[in-house]
Amino acid sequence: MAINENSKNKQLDEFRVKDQGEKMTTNQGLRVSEDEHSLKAGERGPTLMEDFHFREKMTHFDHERIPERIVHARGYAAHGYFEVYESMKEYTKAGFLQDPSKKTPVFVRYSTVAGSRGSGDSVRDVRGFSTKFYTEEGNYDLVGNNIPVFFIQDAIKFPDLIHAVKPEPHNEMPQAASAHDTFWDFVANNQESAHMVMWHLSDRAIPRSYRMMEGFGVHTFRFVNEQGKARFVKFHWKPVLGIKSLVWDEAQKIAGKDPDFHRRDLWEAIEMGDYPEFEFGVQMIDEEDEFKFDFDVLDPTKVWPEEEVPVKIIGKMTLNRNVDNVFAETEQVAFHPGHVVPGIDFTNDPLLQGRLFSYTDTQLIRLGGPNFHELPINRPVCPFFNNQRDGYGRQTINVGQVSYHKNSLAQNTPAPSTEEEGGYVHYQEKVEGRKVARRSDSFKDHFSQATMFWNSMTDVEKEHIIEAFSFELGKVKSKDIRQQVVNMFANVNVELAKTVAESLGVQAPTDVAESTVSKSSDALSQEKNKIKGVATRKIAVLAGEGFSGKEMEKIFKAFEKAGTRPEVVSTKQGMLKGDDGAELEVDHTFLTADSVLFDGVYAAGGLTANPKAKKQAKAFLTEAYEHFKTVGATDDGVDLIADLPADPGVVSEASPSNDYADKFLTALAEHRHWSRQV
Ligand code: HDD
Repeated sequence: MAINENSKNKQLDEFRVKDQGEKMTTNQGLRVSEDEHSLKAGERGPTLMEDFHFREKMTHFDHERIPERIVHARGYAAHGYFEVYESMKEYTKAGFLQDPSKKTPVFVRYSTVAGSRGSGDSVRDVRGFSTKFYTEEGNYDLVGNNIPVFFIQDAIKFPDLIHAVKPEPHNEMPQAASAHDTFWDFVANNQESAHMVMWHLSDRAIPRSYRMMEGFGVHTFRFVNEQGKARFVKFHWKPVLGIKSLVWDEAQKIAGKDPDFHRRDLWEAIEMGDYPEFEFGVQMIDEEDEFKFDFDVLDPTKVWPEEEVPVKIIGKMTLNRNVDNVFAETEQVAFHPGHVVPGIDFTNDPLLQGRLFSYTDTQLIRLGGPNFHELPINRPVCPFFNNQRDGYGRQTINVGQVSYHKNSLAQNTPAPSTEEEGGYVHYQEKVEGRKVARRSDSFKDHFSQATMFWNSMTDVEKEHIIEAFSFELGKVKSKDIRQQVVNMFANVNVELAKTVAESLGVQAPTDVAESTVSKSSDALSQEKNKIKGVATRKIAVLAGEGFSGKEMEKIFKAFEKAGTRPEVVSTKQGMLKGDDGAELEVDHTFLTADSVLFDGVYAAGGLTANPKAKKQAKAFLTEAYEHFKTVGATDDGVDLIADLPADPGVVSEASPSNDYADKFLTALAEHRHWSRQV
């Protein structure tokens, strides 16, 4: 059957209900005559049980909540499509990776891990990056994160990891944060977490936008081609806008100013037609080369350095449609790393193996029974038939007498398919061994890649990691745990451990030898791979009455032409009048907007005459400067940034030159100006 980019949308349309303009009814379809007063025995009397409308309305309301996800509870999603650039036939028989003219619908959910459903978006955390491909051969789910490695090597430790990072059970604090005793106690006692902790304390854990972070399948999977030849494979998503992060002070403030920062960013980008795009890449290792590396390819705490195993870019995903209803789609979507298609298979990575159990199990409690695949968002767009029946909420009406296999009454249908007909046949990996509850020795090097990560960072990135350690451990009350963690990270880098020890007031580690790992990988550093660009970035344009109309028109137009999203901030809502009578609509006031919500700030004139406005605008610009952002000013706006030290990110011109906007945009394209970091 042929599937195109609209197939899922078309399928969802059968379930969409538009009730605007309609008469209200009960769930039984009976028209309702009264929805404000319950039925009573006398105007001041008790409510009567027979008021079925009241009972139905109240009962439904009482049952509206379902358990939030045990992890990744806070998330946001969008629809889109995926296209492959070239046929991957040589490597995999997966149908959606064969034909560049084909578009496969996708649904992508981004998330934080630790926080509850109502927590803030900008917290320090790993971000989930789950993609459901609705393919002709069934749903394929790539349930990944924005960090390519994981905290643990064996799924049996997952409940321990999550118990440690979630709010502490005796007082349920802190929310959506790893900066507390139990998390760091876990780290110190489970040293396999070292590599992931380095990523978690890097800028990766405070992304600027879901649209500006990488995604990784993390595990090693298998590609299998038509000839049955298999290769190990790791999956990557690379954001077309580049990888961009917030700074920590800003991230914490955003959590208060706009806890919905990332979901708003995604929603607005799609509404405005700035469709997020991610290129899809694969790293492949031939099975014969399994043991040629200085890491075990099955170990999920290891990356495959891109310099050793290049990422082949094979396709692109575009997100172009917001959901209609967050509960129905984003909340009820059920991902599972075990949802695969022919041509994609598993490996013996012990973390992956455990995940294959956990995801269906969690949906059973979360979505209330075994029929969650029938929820509109979870339905494959290809037909599906089997002998499973009944259960809570079953919607399909399976017609006929037969619900078992094998049978003769229905000519032995639904019948399994041969491999040639598209039947999924598990890769016939040869396995032998004794039953042992142990881990392979090849999984025991916990520090080499953590050191490689550290070696690969720029000085600015290293500084951010040191600050993150100092913040996180600074929130840990137990001195003993602080000390244990510092000692542990001396195995990664002694200088790092010493610097953190000093800031924490604990002993610098003494008897640890400097790591002998000198390897680095530029691909791990987001600064070294910076993509400069201004498209979709938000600029706050600060203006007041009497701004220069002529300049404003020119500069505003240039900002828009470059693809940025300028928004006007002033002292009051409504229209501002320029010196030439030009009108400008205000989007936000200093009360409703904040410097931390923008990528750059430009002060046009009109705000210096009023002392309160001047103070507010100055604070707005100064904070942007302190967060390393581009700030600029023209006309009397230059007074507002006169105290800021000059650098390439301060674009100040009292009488703006013709190319003022270009200069501002060039500075904005840098994202942040790290020369300010002391
Ligand atoms: Fe998981 C959800 C990603 C290890 C058990 N996981 C979940 C989600 C993402 C990941 C993105 C949210 C899905 C959504 O948006 O609905 N998980 C990962 C990655 C892992 C990982 C990249 C390591 C490489 N997870 C992992 C392990 C286990 C789980 C080892 C348990 C054995 N994960 C779950 C879960 C969740 C989940 C409890 C909660 C909600 C859900 O599944 O649907 O089953």
